[in-house]
Amino acid sequence: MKHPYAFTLLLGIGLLFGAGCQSNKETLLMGDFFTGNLVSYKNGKMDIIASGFRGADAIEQDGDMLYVSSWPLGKVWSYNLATKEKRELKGDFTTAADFYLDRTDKQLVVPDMLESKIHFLKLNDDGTATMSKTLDAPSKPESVCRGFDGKLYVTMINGDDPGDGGINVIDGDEVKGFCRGMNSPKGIAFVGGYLVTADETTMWKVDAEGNATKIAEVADFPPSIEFLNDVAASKDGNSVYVTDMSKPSWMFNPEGERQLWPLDSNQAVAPKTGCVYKVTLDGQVTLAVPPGDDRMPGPNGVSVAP
Ligand SMILES: [Ca+2]
Repeated sequence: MKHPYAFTLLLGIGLLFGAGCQSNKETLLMGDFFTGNLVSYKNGKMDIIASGFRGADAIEQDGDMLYVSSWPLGKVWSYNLATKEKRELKGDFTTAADFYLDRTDKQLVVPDMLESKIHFLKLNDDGTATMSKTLDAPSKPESVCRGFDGKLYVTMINGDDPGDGGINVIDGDEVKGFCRGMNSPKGIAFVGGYLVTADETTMWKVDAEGNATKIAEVADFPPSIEFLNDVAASKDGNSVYVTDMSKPSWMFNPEGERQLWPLDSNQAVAPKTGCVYKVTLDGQVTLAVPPGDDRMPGPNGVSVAP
């Protein structure tokens, strides 16, 4: 190298980049709630996998199959990455939220948030799906994951009172309270021996006894955060990815019921602040997928590709 300071300059740029936007060894999959794009992101590069999944909430991959839910449309789809075939597995939920892909029992565990139900949707070998069970889940279940003792844990938004939200556990056919003290918890993942959930602008970790600890609060994030939503465990075993939908009200026609503005609408103006953060169990926050890309103005679902 001709100039020694050129190396120092490059090193400096590298450190700056590293501090602001952590480069990703994992491939992230995101469902964009407004556009309905399914996108992948790796090493700073975003690609559209498929489109037409408006209101996308959960997104999970198993082999060639992607599974996607839509909260406002109440649908669950499969999408075959090899054949590009899209199939509606179930179309008559009210609000299909952030389901859990149960690879062991080959089923999707789907919270219908506004119905306060949890549905078990068996994935058949022929590519169809069959409802096998429905449980009452008071009230407003949002997201499911497998946690302590192999049991399924569900975030509960509950009402509007501060602290009335929390996590329930599915024990047999009962959905029992596990912990409270959260406001409106959404995504949940099990990582490093903790359940981790996103609650408005707070990230919590919860131990096996149900003790909840804040790992990151609003001041730990950039000022734009407003609506942390889906959570996915990193393969590093020590952190999660969390989407920030930022200010999602721009997406909805206020005169409709869960009605997204048309894609070409002039009323829907994205603030271009939706993005994905990585948060470690000890609360270090880094930007994983930066905001500002028109292909993903309103990220909701996130998962790590297998
Ligand atoms: Ca609540």
